Amino acid sequence: MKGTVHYEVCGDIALLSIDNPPVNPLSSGVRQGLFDGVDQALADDAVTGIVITGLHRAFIAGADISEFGAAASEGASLHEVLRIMDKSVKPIIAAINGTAFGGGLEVALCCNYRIAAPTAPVGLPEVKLGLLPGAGGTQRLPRLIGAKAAAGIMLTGDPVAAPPALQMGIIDRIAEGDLIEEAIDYAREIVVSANPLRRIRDMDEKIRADRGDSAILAEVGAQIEKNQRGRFAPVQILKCIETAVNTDDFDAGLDFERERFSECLADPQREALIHIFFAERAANKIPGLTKDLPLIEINKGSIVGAGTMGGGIAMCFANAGIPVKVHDNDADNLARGIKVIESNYARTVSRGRLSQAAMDERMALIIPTVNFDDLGDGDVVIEAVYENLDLKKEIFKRLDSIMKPGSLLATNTSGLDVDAIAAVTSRPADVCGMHFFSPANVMRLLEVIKGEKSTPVTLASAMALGKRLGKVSVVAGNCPGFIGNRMIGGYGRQANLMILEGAMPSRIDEVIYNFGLAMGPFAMADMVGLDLGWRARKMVGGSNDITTRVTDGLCDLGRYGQKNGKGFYRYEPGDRTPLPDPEADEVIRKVAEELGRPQKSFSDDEILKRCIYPLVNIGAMLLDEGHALRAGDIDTVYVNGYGFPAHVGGPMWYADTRGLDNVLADIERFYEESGDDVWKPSNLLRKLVREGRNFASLDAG
Ligand code: 3H9
Repeated sequence: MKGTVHYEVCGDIALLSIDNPPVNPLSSGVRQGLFDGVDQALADDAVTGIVITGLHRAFIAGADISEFGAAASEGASLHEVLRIMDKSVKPIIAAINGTAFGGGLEVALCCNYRIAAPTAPVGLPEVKLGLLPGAGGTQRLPRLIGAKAAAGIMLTGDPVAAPPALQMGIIDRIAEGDLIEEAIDYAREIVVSANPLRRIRDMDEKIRADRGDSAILAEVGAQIEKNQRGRFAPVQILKCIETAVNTDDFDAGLDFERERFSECLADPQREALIHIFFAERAANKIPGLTKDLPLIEINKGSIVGAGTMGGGIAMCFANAGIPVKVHDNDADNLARGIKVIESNYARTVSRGRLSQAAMDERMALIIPTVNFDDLGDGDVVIEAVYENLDLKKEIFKRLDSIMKPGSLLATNTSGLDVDAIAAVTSRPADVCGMHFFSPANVMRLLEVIKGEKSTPVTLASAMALGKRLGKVSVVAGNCPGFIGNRMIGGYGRQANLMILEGAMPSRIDEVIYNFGLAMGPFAMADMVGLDLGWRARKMVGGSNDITTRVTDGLCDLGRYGQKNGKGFYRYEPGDRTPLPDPEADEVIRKVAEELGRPQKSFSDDEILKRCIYPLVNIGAMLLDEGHALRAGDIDTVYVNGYGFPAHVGGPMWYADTRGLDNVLADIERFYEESGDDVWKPSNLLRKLVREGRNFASLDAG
């Protein structure tokens, strides 16, 4: 059995210490150990109370996720553990030493009282895995803190730090000194008081207050519709909260919760989301990068460029507490960039998500400079100027001459040749790509690009920096567009071809929106601005690519996108809702006619395949070439950088669920019909189909 629980008696109090490193999930040995420990303590007359705590950095990280979907696990079930705790006549205190998540918080909620270390976060993040708190959490938390607050915690899945958890009443005390000593004293206090033991199952004050208040649950329902569109688990969580609020019978509520939990467990969304959980962690494991590498110690950062990207990256450094210099040649640009950073922070402060003091501290870490040489003492420099290879080469030549020896030299290019940039320096081994996604202070993804000469230390240091900045980092090879942007080209191209073949932008956008992305390719193009590409093409004398013809036609009519209220759609002043516009549709019809493109009707499924399968085919090419290490890495990139719905698991996982043989058959058909290179079936895809395998099998080794 995996994991164990140590049992010791401290005077008259039994101390149960969970030991399942690194984060103490409730694996078989932990569940059995908790059951046996409580049983033993209850049977021992010399024991008057019980304290449960965790060794290592967590209290309990929740159920053991790796057991879901596996064969039935050994040991006591979590429900058996909670039942014996619930029936205890001796007080049980949770001494929450670190993270108490999911089943971990549910164990704590089954204790009579909870004392936490000041730094210990609590939370019910099951929703992020397509699950619901299935060990009483949906029934106990509303009874403890009310339906609305409980819904907030369960539907976002976000952690709550110990101080606000105390304020909300989730925990009863924060330890001021030694947690275990204070927890043992707490248990003794309860014994001495001889008061009846407090059990959340018996509390109904908050529930009674919520009963009949349909507005609370309606508000929760509306939130789900807005933020968790298409997700199964949130709706089940709402049903469980409803039951908690409207049913006196606690055990009936538990039964209801357990049924909904089983439904979530069986749902494909659960499998997809857990795939993403493990894929994000696997992405950190790079062959050849051992834990003992002497990483570059990063205490100071330098950034070239104070535009949107440079500013966002500077915020990432400041948020992580790392001082950072930001350079721009032009003092006005620099001042403008710093102002943008300031107003970004100010917005967060005004929303109550950051204190003014914290904002001031972060702003103080960002040091603007117009003097390039000032950057030289950075342990890392990130170049974040616009996409122009010559300019980037020029900057790296200068960086080579000013950066102190041993600095990490990174370019934030979104697709240019990292080797060409590294080659202008005398130290290409220290150079790699660090591709942040816009807005850099918000988006979780970081692509770390391995140049031909980047050393393991360079790469590992960039990955470690990514982790410190709170990013999900994925290593990509140095090919045009790396992983994400190389793939997205195929998606955009097909969308632009389909409008020439009779599918209107609104139809394509609707299909993509219904699939789960925040917006389709045309609403997105309008948001980014159509004129950027148009101007770039004009500067080089135009383009022969037929997929840009409509965009160019729209721009010729002064339709630049959201910025001037008309692009593929039209927009009412001050409103970002895309509305169909006959003038734009006419441009499409005209271009299609000029090109003589045959018109046809599309099913939603065909539209979806035309958009998503290029991602799959190009993703397979990247794997075949070694530019992506794992299918899971590609999924991680798409979910964290491109808004791909996590509940379908990323493009490669999605292809597996549709059956690679079916996917290949469609890709072959599209290739035959169009001859377009995007559809030339990847060798890897063919091989996998021949061998009856899928992408997941590649990652399994
Ligand atoms: C649940 O509880 C259901 C119940 O309501 C009902 C049951 C009936 N299981 O993230 P890290 C591994 S659902 C198994 O790098 P950090 C992780 O894969 C669960 N393994 O560390 C990694 O392995 P490796 C609800 C787990 O310090 C290693 O631990 N709970 C689990 O950055 C270190 O992880 C959650 O959803 C787990 N539960 O972050 C919590 N958790 O080294 C999920 C972690 O081989 N976990 N591992 O790559 C987390 O959010 C973070 O891992 C945590 C630590 C904050 C705990």
